[in-house]
Amino acid sequence: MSVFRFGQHLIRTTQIFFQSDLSVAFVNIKPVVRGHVLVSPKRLVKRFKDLSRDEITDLFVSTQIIAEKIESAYKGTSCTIAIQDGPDAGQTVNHVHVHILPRKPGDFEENDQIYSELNAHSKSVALDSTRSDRRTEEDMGEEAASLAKLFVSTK
Ligand code: AMW
Repeated sequence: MSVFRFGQHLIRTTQIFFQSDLSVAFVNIKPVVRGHVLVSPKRLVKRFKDLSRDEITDLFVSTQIIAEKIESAYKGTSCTIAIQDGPDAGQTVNHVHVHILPRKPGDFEENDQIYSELNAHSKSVALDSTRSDRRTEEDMGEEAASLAKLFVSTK
């Protein structure tokens, strides 16, 4: 895969750390917590209801494999796994994606605060055209390269 078209965005290969037959995982340009990554179907599908059964299976098996590795790589004790499916659920990128966020005890004052943070951060990424608080390609490339070592490629 050269570049991955993620809705309106282009994801460079250097951001990608995992690929299966039908899914791809990449590091986040503006993570809510360290290790916040995204898993998407390769096909540009806007809503969860539009995925085929094969894509759902591949997406969730990939999510399970990745979440386990990410939790341990970032020394988490749990994971928040979330899909914002549709604009009124906070989806800002028109391409299905699963958020994986490693969690630690006391990482937020209120446990479910992560959902408001997730919602606020997605909106700010969508609105911020200056890219001022986004990560550099180099920074994302380093994280993806180190995560890629955790996975035996199936693709
Ligand atoms: W959604 O609000 O659609 O549930 O989440 C969109 C996610 O995509 C956010 O976590 C946001 O930081 C991330 N994102 C947006 N553009 C890029 C990009 N170019 N590279 C990596 N992640 C991105």
